[in-house]
Amino acid sequence: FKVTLVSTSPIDGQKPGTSGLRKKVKVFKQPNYLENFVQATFNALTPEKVKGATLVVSGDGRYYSKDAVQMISKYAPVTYLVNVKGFVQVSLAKYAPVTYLIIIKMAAANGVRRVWVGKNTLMSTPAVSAVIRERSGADGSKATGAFILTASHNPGGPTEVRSVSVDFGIKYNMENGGPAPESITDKIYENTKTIKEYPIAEDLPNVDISAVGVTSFEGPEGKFDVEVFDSADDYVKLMKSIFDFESIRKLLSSPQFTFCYDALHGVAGAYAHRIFVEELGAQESALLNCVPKEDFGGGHPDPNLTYAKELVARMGLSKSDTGGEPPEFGAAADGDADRNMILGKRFFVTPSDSVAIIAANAIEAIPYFSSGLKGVARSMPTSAALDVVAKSLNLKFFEVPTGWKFFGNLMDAGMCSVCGEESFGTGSDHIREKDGIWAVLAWMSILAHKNKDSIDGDTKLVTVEDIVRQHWATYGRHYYTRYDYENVDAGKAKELMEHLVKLQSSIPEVNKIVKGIRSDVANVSSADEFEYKDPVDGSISKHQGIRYLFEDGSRLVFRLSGTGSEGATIRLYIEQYEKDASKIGRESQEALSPLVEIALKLSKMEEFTGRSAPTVIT
Ligand code: VG1
Ligand code: CO
Repeated sequence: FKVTLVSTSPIDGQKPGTSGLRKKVKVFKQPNYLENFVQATFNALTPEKVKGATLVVSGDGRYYSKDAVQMISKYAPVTYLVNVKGFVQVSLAKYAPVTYLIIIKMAAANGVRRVWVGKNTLMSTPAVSAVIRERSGADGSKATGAFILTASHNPGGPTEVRSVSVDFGIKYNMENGGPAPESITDKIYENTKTIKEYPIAEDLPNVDISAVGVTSFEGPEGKFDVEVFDSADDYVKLMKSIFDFESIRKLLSSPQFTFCYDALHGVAGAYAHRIFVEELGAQESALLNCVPKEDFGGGHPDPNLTYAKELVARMGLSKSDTGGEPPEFGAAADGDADRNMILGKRFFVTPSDSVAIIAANAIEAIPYFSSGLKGVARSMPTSAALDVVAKSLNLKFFEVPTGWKFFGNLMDAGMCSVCGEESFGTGSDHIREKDGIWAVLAWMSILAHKNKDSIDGDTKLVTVEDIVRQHWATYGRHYYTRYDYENVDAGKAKELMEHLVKLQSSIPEVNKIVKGIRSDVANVSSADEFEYKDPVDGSISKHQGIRYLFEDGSRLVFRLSGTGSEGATIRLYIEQYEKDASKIGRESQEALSPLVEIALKLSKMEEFTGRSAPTVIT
């Protein structure tokens, strides 16, 4: 192939957010939009991470990863694939998707030695992280980075339906398998503001990405390989090295234990059949929406009580109950399979409780942790349920800003084993991303452990709900809820945040307002804007959310989202700690209603946003 230099000019707004660059599909379709960002990334890396390097390029398979326009001819033969359920599916995957193709052609032109692509371009975010860390090529090569093509839980597809934004996204992960740190993402952004040209190997032939194998090319600087492989192999191997699959298999074979997994048509579907059905013996009927689709079946691939409607109904948690007896255990994933929602029969486990419960049981229930936990960590807005476990087990504990990149440094330094976020993200130091399927296997391991004596007999099953209630009885309960106000006018959202910061200058004044709203809540003891100093590299991250901390441990946190593609999203996190065993069984919205009222009035939410209710409550 030949290398050509294409001249370009900077495009506004290419600043990576909480997790990469996420924009509407139509924004990404602008000429040079993707190319500029990719080159800005190459230019932000040290030369040895580009020249001669091995890079992973894959993602959740959302629309614009592929582009039918690239079809060579409508008479060209289609490829037949056998999908995860064993049905034959007609696919156009033979024609390399345009986004991948652009990145592959730019990688070749930048002197990259080889690119690893997931079969049919699919690779979950946790699988990418695992592949960077674990996989060796036939010649012993190791990957030093990855372009992950995903907008995660944001909807996808060619066109907006009922004015729901459809998004595309791209992020870069580093040699440790984790998201690029702020020092790199800042550099990428700076580069996007000055970019003048990028090299590309225009004439590089398409590679059949539906077939596993290596294709080699010769370029001006030598050889360039594209290797297509099935990342499920590497991922399954890693999961088997962490969990006791035999005991989970036994749990799943018990007639008392029933299970349902909803991939929301995201990339988790490419792993779910293999792991839950083939390896662990779950029924085929346990899988919902497990065929990855480029528009996620028109849904919102976000595993929460609002968007995972089918699963929620099956689990007996919605008004439109499906009728039959719900399964004992249910779980869902987001588009790129790094998030998880854990449900019991007619029971919701908050993600903040989930990570605390995993940490409390990891040593006994999960072989990978049998020699102990190095430490635990949570993001700032996540409830303090994990803090209580850390204290009681005498574990190192860290509170980091929102976004997975902050956990990686702690893990690389051997300071953290288990971590989580309130936003349905849970994970461990087996990789450097949150991991949706890992979380499900962690819960299955805990269930298997708690039921190990009774599984063959007639003793009543210890359920998800039993485990959570037992946890609350031991550690106390953190009532928790999050209100999201999506697509708010960006200027108004900023004003609301400024108003909250200004208020913080006088705590007595804040308390006067609070007491004027309700007299039955504790005093506010302090308030600040969260700032984080990384204990490993000393880097400082400012403006990470506004906190109001109450004397009884209650908290109100306000943040602006960094993953949206339209307007601003205000997130309000509300938390209250209850130690009294007689008061831990309340309905959480009811228990939190005094604090909710205070949060809404203190922030003048309706006044600033014009919204009388949030878009989503979790
Ligand atoms: C959200 C979540 C955050 C998570 C991030 C990426 O960010 O709140 O906890 O790490 O999404 O998750 P924000 O800035 O919108 O609040 V994913 O699964 O979308 O990569
Ligand atoms: Co995600």
